[in-house]
Amino acid sequence: MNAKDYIELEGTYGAHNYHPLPVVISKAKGVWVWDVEGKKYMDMLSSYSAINQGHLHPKIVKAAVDQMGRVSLTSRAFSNDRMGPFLKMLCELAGLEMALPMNTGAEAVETSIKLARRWGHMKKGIPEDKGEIIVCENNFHGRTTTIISFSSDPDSKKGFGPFTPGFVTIPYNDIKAFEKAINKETIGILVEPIQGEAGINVPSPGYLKELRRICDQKGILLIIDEIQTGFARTGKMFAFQHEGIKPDILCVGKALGGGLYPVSAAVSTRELMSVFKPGSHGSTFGGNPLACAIAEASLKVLVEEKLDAKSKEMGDYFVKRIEDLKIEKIKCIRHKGLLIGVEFKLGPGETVRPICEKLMENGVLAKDTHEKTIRFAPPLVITKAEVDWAIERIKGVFEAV
Ligand code: IF1
Repeated sequence: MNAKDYIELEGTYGAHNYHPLPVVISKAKGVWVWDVEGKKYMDMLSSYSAINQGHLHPKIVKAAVDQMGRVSLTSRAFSNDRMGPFLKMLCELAGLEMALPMNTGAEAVETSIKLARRWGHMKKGIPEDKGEIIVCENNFHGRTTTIISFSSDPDSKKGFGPFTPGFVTIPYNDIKAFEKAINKETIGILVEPIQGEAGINVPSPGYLKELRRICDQKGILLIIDEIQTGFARTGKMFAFQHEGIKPDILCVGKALGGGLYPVSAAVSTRELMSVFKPGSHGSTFGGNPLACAIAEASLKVLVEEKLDAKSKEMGDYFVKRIEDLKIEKIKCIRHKGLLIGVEFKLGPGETVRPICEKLMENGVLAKDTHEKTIRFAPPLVITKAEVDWAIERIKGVFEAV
């Protein structure tokens, strides 16, 4: 079978809920992937930042293989010897106290919403049918029915109602709107430190700090979704650390599993987590020993290889190289570390999709986000020479736009 055959087969038996670039990947290593014909590409998406440590990092693979020789799944009906050490490391890195392990990012967000709501009800006395969580326009927090209920993207919501109530939407990066939206039924705010799907939307410096100050003043929760920005992607272990604050609840996922396995968690304080009692929440696979072994190894790689510092250094270098190309058609570049959005000046209805297709033909895999912006988010293990390799190919494509 060739690439065309695989694409056809996938299209026949797989739901068409994506519009992938026409490349069929069958092998990967570090920042590189190969298609079924053996052509090599640089992965500049990292599965939406789930592969910060690089494809098949040997230490993470070893941890997985070792654990698969022992025990993979116990369910939470029993304890296992891998969960405690992993959660301890996660909590210490986040500067928080207790975590609840799940699998996908959306489940971490759902867990955080349940945690916040129960806290509002039990500790603040907000009636159960009244609590409000503030969210931001153009948010992306996942695909469950509750989470899409507060999405502002018609593509992800249309036809999926009825929706879950209890959410209030305000503009992103708008402190005044936040203050105005708070009332006696407000539980807290759920926010991304940088909006990924909205086109790498970086808020003004001090935004999170201001949110923290107001949450403290009003006695409400700051819930930060670092599923995409976390684990060194923006140049710090977590993006909230750029502003020297801490959330009350932190949602993590993606790179927590090192690209090998879905691992997510809601991380919080002992006081908040105490609202969960046996039976109030759970998951068959959440906290399984294989997931925990992989996640612990994934965290160790980030720390040992100082991928936070590398992300900052390579991110700044990559952006400088793009700026130096002096491309007429580039409107602006938004970035923090290796989370980079390059926005183009295009006509109405025009998108960057054809540019991404050209990049693909030239061996660089990157994905459009929000029509006019290309996201570059390579694995954080990328070297200077590899950035140069990419720039050489990007240059020709961008100049032809
Ligand atoms: C898709 C986007 C990225 C996330 C944040 C929670 C989740 C995500 C901040 C849910 C997931 C993914 C999912 C993937 C595309 C992708 C994405 F373009 F849609 F917005 F990364 F930028 N919070 N993001 O970014 O995590 O349940 O998927 O594990 O759904 O198509 P999940």
